[in-house]
Amino acid sequence: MNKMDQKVIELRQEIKSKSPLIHNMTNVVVTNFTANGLYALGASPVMAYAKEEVEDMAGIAAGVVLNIGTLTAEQVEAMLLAGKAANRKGVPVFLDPVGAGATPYRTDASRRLLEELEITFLRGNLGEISNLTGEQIEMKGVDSKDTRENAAEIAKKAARMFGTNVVITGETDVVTDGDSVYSVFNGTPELTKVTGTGCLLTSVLASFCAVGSDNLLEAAVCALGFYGIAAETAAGQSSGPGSFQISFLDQLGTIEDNKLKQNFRSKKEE
Ligand code: ATP
Ligand code: TZP
Ligand code: MG
Ligand code: MG
Repeated sequence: MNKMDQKVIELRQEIKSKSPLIHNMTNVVVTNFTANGLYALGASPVMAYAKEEVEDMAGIAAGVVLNIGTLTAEQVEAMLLAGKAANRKGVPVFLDPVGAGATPYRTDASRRLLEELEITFLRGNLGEISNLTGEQIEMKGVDSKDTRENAAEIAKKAARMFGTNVVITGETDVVTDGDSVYSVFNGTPELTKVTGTGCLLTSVLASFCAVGSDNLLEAAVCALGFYGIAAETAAGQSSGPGSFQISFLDQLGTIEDNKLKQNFRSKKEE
């Protein structure tokens, strides 16, 4: 068994036993799916948005997820309050820049959050992260139209530019701190047929980092491998996006250790 095979099993078990509280400020499309996915995993979700309470909620959380999928000016201000409170208390903050590059407003809001907050992980698709680094990749709403195979270089550029760890997802996922790079090969195209799979992944990433804070890059690799294997298993048991979504939620809770062991596919790049 290699190191990651063992670690994913341990971290998954620790999420179940510690049930980390994840404060999500997310979009209206994925709220219910995100909460149910976190419950299935064994984490404890809470959604809170009011500027009157977000500092208190972020301060007691094990991770704060900021997701700009259906952002408003008021929400961005509340995210800044939550993020700053989390930073003061040492609570990790995760940014999902949904649709960055689709409109200037999304790009500007994402950059502002990256500039004013200490972000532990920036997680998006290749188009979103490329646009944040100034690459001008065409977006179709919240989906990336970019298919280039340079995700690792873009991820490293973003990590250095914003001083954060970065995950770029797609057929292959990459994880970097701007220096070391890991690739994770698990997943299934079914994940792209159901909305919110990227958003839920960012909250799952927060859960793995909450229990794996001694090595955040490895915690991220474990989160991505775990998520991809749960999805592969669900795809094998379903007949379309409806049954896939339900089966995937089930697998997030029930996938067996030996499936994780046998199917985990990741690599540290030289
Ligand atoms: P969207 O593009 O729908 O906005 P997102 O960009 O936020 O979603 P994705 O990049 O689709 O997020 O990643 C969500 C999950 O889907 C990740 O676990 C990723 O590994 C997986 N994934 C995405 N595309 C593929 C693919 N072609 N094959 C296998 N897995 C995939
Ligand atoms: N529109 C605004 S937010 C959103 C849509 C469709 C959900 C995006 O979810 P994901 O996880 O990035 O596919
Ligand atoms: Mg997707
Ligand atoms: Mg997304």
